[in-house]
Amino acid sequence: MLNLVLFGPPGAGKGTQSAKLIEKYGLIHLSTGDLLRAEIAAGTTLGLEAKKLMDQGILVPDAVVIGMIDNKLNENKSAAGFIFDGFPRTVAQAAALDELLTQHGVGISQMIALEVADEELTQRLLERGKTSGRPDDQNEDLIRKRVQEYTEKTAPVTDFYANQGKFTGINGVGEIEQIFAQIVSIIEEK
Ligand code: B4P
Repeated sequence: MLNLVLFGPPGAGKGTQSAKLIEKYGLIHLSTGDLLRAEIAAGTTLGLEAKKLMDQGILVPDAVVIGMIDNKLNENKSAAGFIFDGFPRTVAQAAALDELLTQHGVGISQMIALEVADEELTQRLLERGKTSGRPDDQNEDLIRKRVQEYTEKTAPVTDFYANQGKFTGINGVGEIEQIFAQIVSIIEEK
């Protein structure tokens, strides 16, 4: 079973590369950002609470996203594997994911981190904001807040996987196809 964590700051290309990996390997895509936006669109209590935080560029509480992932793992017990996109975003989420996967008798195969400088992230997200309709992509201060949240709360997750010998960092700047080819070669190597 192939279980990948695709990691990186907001706008690093996680969603973009996930779509290509799903096509190639037939994995189930678990994007906590997408799951939260679906809750918002459905007008659930969870979605309304999450929206208040997401609109400020702040992370949603760990228990909320861990609960969503738990549900999805239970719904997809016969999957060939999963791509975790935008999750885990804190060390507590990483530890919870390990526990959940252990309950299913599996574990994370590899964590691949896309490395992109802050300036490039801001440009990409502002560009996406012109068409995405995402409120968190349309304001430079908000993007800065998201990157700050990443630096403070999410970046330490790399040590969690490095300590397990599962961390690989790659340059996330360049042609989308070239970055994809690098990810595929890491997967095939492992
Ligand atoms: P997410 O939806 O995960 O948003 P994101 O970090 O912006 O990543 P995304 O995958 O969408 O962008 P991508 O890099 O592919 O999270 C949104 C919010 O939800 C968070 O701020 C938080 O509040 C909340 N949340 C989500 N998960 C959470 C969790 N686990 N815990 C707590 N809170 C959580 O792409 C960006 C752009 O770059 C695209 O337009 C793309 O076309 C472009 N791009 C990609 N690759 C490129 C390349 N190589 N060159 C040029 N452009 C490229």
